[in-house]
Amino acid sequence: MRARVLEVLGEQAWVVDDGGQRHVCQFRGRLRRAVGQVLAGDWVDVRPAEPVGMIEQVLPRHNHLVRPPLANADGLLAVFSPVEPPGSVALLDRRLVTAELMGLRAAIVMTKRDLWEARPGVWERMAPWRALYPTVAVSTVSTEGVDLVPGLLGTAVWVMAGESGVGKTSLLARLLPAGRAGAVGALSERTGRGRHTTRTVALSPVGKGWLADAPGFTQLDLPPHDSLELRDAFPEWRGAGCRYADCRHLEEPGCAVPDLLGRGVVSQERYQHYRLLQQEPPPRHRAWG
Ligand SMILES: Nc1nc2c(ncn2[C@@H]2O[C@H](COP(=O)(O)OP(=O)(O)OP(=O)(O)O)[C@@H](O)[C@H]2O)c(=O)[nH]1
Ligand SMILES: [Mg+2]
Ligand SMILES: [Zn+2]
Repeated sequence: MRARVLEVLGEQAWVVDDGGQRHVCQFRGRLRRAVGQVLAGDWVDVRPAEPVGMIEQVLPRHNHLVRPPLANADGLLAVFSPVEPPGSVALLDRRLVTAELMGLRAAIVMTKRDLWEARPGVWERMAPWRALYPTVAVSTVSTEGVDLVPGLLGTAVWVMAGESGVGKTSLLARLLPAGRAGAVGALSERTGRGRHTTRTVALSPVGKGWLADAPGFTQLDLPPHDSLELRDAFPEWRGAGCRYADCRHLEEPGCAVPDLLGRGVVSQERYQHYRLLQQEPPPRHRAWG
């Protein structure tokens, strides 16, 4: 039977089958030996049994994140708080570029709407990002905008990414039906380990899709890439029509990007972030696989 892994905890995992039924499973022989053989998000072959089934094998992955450990993500939900504390748009761009380099869809959630809704300019300031990526504004206090998130996710598997304290966990709690918040974490109770001492990643059902919370990482390495792949991670100048096909938009003759900047089609801020990313040495740690 085919199933998707929702959470791995020690030597057991919660999986959900195509009919939506959840099962606790153990791992077959060699899968048990190496940590990280089975990840949340994996598709697996399961032999169902009561009370504990058996994961026979892991099906091929289409991608694999190292931090958080998650397989087969479709999208990255960049969670950004404009206030208290104000988020960094440079870090936001790093996350969006990471999504582009990995072939993930990307969308933006602006959090703490109750704190900035009445302030002029906050929503407007994000216009360059809103033009490129689907964006919703939410408050987990008033719950405004939270109902837009399931539609944003569709039927895909998304991982949240954003600095510590932006409101990722609060948002997920608002998205889960009352009483369901602990449904996945129930495995921890079963194995006798405290939920707060574990550092696992879990897929939670949101609408027709899936959403994974993740701890905020301040330092975020980009996936391996070359300079043209980095150039193409900025959708705003795809097909810009520069003289040379390998133009990196770094002052080459016949580059079309200065004109796009001059006309405000490309944001100065995003372009500056792009230039800084092009100057960065290659990543030292593999955060994304
Ligand atoms: N006013 C307001 N506060 C919020 C909102 N969402 C979250 N907060 C507060 O922001 C703080 C951090 O929220 P968390 O959900 O824990 O943030 P996180 O992104 O999960 O942080 P890490 O797990 O450390 O990465 C908490 O004190 C929340 O109460 C919101 O919509 N409005
Ligand atoms: Mg959190
Ligand atoms: Zn160019």
